[in-house]
Amino acid sequence: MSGERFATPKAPLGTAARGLKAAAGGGRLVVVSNRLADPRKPAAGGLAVAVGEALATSGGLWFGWSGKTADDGAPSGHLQVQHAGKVTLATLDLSRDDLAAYYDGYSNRVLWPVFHYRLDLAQFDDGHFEGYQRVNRLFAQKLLPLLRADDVIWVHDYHLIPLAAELRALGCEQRIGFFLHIPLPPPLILAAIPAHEWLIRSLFAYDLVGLQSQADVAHFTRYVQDEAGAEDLGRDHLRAFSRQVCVRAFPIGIDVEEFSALADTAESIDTRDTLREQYAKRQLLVGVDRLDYSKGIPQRLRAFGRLLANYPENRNSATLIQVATPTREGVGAYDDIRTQLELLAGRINGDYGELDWMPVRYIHRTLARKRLPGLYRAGRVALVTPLRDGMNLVAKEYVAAQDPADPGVLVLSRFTGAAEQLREALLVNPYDTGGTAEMIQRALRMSHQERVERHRALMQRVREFDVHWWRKAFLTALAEAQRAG
Ligand code: GDG
Repeated sequence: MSGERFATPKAPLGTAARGLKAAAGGGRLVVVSNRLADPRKPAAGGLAVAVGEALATSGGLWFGWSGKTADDGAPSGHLQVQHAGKVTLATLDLSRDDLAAYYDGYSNRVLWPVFHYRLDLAQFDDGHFEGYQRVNRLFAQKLLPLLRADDVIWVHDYHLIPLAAELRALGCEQRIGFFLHIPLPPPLILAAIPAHEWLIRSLFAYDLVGLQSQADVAHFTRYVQDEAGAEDLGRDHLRAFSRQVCVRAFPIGIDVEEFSALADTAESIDTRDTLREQYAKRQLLVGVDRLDYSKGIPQRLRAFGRLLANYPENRNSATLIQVATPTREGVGAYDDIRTQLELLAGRINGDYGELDWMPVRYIHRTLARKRLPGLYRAGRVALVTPLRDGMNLVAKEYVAAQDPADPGVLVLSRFTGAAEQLREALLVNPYDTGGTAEMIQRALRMSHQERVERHRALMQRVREFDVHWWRKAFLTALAEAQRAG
């Protein structure tokens, strides 16, 4: 591949340097992500809360894109530093061209579709790769002067895969961990990306690579063994490309306490009561997703239509509220899916609707976060049916929002990371319209006792593997990861 570039540390890590930095848990935490949330603002969302809390505990730095483009024609790189209590927020503006190539281009038109197994939607030939490399290099150049010797760096997600390699090229020796929020596909899908080897080699500049599921870890391991002859060093460590890395699954969770507190807000209670009153004689099903082709929303609507066709007792009763939050508008594949959904919802409503009943209520807007637990609580059944998903936090939020004495039923795609943990959900193959319709029917008819038992088991898992567990497990593993001498 032309222009390929892999950065290795300028000098091997000496024993003294290793010793100095071994106490990774004790150092300042530096989080790097494409976007960041102001931890002072309430209800920023689960991940922002978790990261914000970790930063606030030890004091820390959060570094990322500002969300702003530089003034017309101006280059990327204007850095803004703000302080929010013990947390420093450092953000970079990007030029329009850099943003188009790095974010809209390579991240969202190559990495996102391929990592979700959608080779048909990937656009490899638009010259976005150079922009992705350029912005990652700029992030490294701007971050390096802000770092301290005992910092522990935690990089998030597919936008920033080569960041550690760029930092190492500049001499950075601190511990660096990476967490991928999206799935890691099987080797032969990954290999469709022209720069696949460069990408995976870049991951070996980290000390720890965290993935969402065991399936993802298996894919990664097979890739590096098949393509790079990786050696298994035991205890989740692999050696390839003259470096070693620890690779492990850290299934992300939600902040159960924060979510319970949200459920007690007036907005949440009002949402639940209003819906219960409106649908007193009907069965409510809910779906909440970003409007993304990975979420399987059209397949879900088709399965719901099949339910009404095959099980007529649900007509004039079962009602699906589907919230599809706008996202990445202007990207062709996203505009297509929006049109597809409008058609499908319209067709089902046209075929089965009555004067006083519409089977599908499709909402293409963002709901206030405080209303979500109320919506989940009002839903007798949740449909979480992505075609592929790293984890899926909606599934966990739905479980956490239920009344344990009278819980709803989770219908969950087997292709989510969450399905590895939430075995007591009703697992479905979203490509199988008839099978999914049958499972929805089973959910709607499930006995009280079975609902309670399944929910108890699910809730235990959601509580045990919450977002605090995730953060601590990752940072402990990062502190303990063995480094090449
Ligand atoms: C990525 C990975 C992984 C949704 N609609 C509204 C709204 N939401 C909130 C949900 C939930 C979050 O957005 C969505 O999280 P997911 O996990 O379901 O999916 P992605 O956005 O694709 O997240 C995924 C995750 O990263 C974490 O690692 O699980 O696999 O793709 O919290 O509640 N929030 C509000 N209004 C909405 O209308 N306020």
